[in-house]
Amino acid sequence: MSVTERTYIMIKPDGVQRSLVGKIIARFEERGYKLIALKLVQATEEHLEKHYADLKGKAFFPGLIKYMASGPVVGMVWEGLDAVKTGRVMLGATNPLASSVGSIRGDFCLAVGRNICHGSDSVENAEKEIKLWFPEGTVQYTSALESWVFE
Ligand code: RTP
Repeated sequence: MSVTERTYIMIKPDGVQRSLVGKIIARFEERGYKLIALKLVQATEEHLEKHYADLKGKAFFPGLIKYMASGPVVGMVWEGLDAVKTGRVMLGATNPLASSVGSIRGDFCLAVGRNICHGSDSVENAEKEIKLWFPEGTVQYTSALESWVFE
């Protein structure tokens, strides 16, 4: 069975600075998701404003853009069963204080404005975010996951 749902997961500057990149990648690998794309990038404010266009007008928007541009981020595309919804569950609630222990935010952070990771909130937004962060496209390959993780 081939499962092609994809999500865009991003490790924010605090996650990179706190050396949590390997731990966050490991969670997606261990769960059985397939890595489709990965890059470390210093995003411009202009690019981040496109990514967070839906939030323009919110009081926290300027601070969010400044935080997101304060250092490099790791952008990733993960593919697999229910990747968008389950990816968000794996990240935990937006406010880490409301995140379940066992989720990434629930285990590694405390403040909503320093919540270390981002995950697409719908399949439609995942497609848009993947195009925005990976305009060059993604690599095609077959992995053992296809026969060992899915029925
Ligand atoms: P993300 O897009 O980063 O995955 O977060 P999300 O969908 O869970 O939450 P969203 O409402 O889209 O907010 C985007 C990011 O803005 C910051 N935020 N700060 N100070 C505040 O009240 C506040 N609220 C949101 C967080 O970094 C949140 O992840």
